[in-house]
Amino acid sequence: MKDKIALEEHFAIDLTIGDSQVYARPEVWTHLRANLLDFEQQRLEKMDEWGTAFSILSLNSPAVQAIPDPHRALVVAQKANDILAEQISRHPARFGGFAAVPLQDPDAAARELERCVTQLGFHGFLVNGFSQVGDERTVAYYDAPRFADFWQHAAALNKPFYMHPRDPLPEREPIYEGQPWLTGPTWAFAAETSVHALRLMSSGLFDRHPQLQMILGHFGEGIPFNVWRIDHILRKGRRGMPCEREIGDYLRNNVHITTSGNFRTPTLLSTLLEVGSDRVMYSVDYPFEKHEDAARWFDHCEISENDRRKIGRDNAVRLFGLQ
Ligand code: GRE
Ligand code: ZN
Repeated sequence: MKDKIALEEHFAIDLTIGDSQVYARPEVWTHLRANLLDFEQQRLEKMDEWGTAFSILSLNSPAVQAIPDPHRALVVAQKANDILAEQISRHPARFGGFAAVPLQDPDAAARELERCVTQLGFHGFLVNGFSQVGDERTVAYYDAPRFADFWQHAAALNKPFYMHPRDPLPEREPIYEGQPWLTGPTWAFAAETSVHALRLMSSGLFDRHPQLQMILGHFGEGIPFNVWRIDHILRKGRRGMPCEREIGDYLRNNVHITTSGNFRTPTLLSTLLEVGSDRVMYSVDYPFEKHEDAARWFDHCEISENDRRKIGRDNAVRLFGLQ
């Protein structure tokens, strides 16, 4: 398929590039580093070669979320957003943008998001999981009451947000001790991100903002595979859960799911059976993943050509109001 749209495609700037080194073996770091910092060379070549017409770009993980000082977080977010805006203005038909948001200060985050959407033409925001706030050990998840006004502002802009993984803090997750191979994209990313997404859904966020749309990568971080059981258990006892509807209702009305980094037909079919073909969208997770692997799989996997068009392009055109 030639004119795909991809949504979980990352870049780094000088101030954030160091965050990604732990995820690369030394012999591939030079290459990953160059690809994260590049916009116009390999990135566009790979998009051309493997049929991605348009990529919505976002800052690498965890970047702004791992900067405890609120002012510093704001400065880095603004710099990254300005660099992204400059690249978009050079290639408006190829690149879109998700804003980096300094949620250490929810008011500043709301203002920066508004600047990115109304002045820079960004398509929403991408947040790399929880934010460290004030000091490295203090974490904030966005169902907390102090984010209520931020969500009000975000919902009013009428753009989706992407809930992207980051690793949990080692001191808070002793279960990974001694087995670092289970952290990062192997498993810890999905475990961390799925719980955060479930926190947002069960907090009633989407009752307060029924139009708000959350995007989850990696085929929904495991939630579609488990959503029947989640609601089956909660039907037997809600244990104080404040939201008005079932988790599956939010999954089918307020969540979009991408194929990023998870190029597997049985997983795609299972997700389609849970949420239908209007809420699944193609993504690569470049440069942590290869366009080649994503496209070789997606372009020929056994789904209807109608669904391939929707997933590869049309659902994103509709969700983001693209031309
Ligand atoms: C990602 O952004 O999805 C990612 C990382 C680091 C390693 C692997 C990966 O940020 O997919
Ligand atoms: Zn990613």
